[in-house]
Amino acid sequence: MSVFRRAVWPRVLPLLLAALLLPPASADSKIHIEDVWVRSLPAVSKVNSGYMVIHNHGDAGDRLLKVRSDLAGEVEIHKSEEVDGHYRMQRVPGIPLPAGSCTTLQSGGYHLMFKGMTRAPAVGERVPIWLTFESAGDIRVDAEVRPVGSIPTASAQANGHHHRH
Ligand SMILES: [Cu+2]
Repeated sequence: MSVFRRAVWPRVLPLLLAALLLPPASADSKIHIEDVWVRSLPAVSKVNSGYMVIHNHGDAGDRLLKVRSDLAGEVEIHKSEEVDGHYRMQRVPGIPLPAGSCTTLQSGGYHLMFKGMTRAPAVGERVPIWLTFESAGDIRVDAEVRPVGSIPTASAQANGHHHRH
């Protein structure tokens, strides 16, 4: 035992500590995503939208390029813009994520559009979504399914902006 201790622990301990201190899986990425959600829309609805907050803690810009989910045949990236007092929504090729930025996907701005919904997600369910970034690669997030009437609130982010990571 004492031989084991002397011989092995000095070598194993630093590795154990390193493993404990290492952040979880997707963490070598500078991209952090939180507050991901969709609405629990009935099956008759063929479209749904998705919201989240994307932080880029890196020193370089990145870009969200592609999104997919089993929930829909296709997930498009959209942007709503006010044009002559009217909100117009259009598909965009991606979302630029400047270095050190925090981007909120919400109504009236960037958001995800699920097209060809395969089923009605239930409130409380967590729906996996895969995001493809230009630099960070693929990152999986779980969207929380909220009641139909849920409204994206930018205020929660703007006022209580917190970095939990
Ligand atoms: Cu849209």
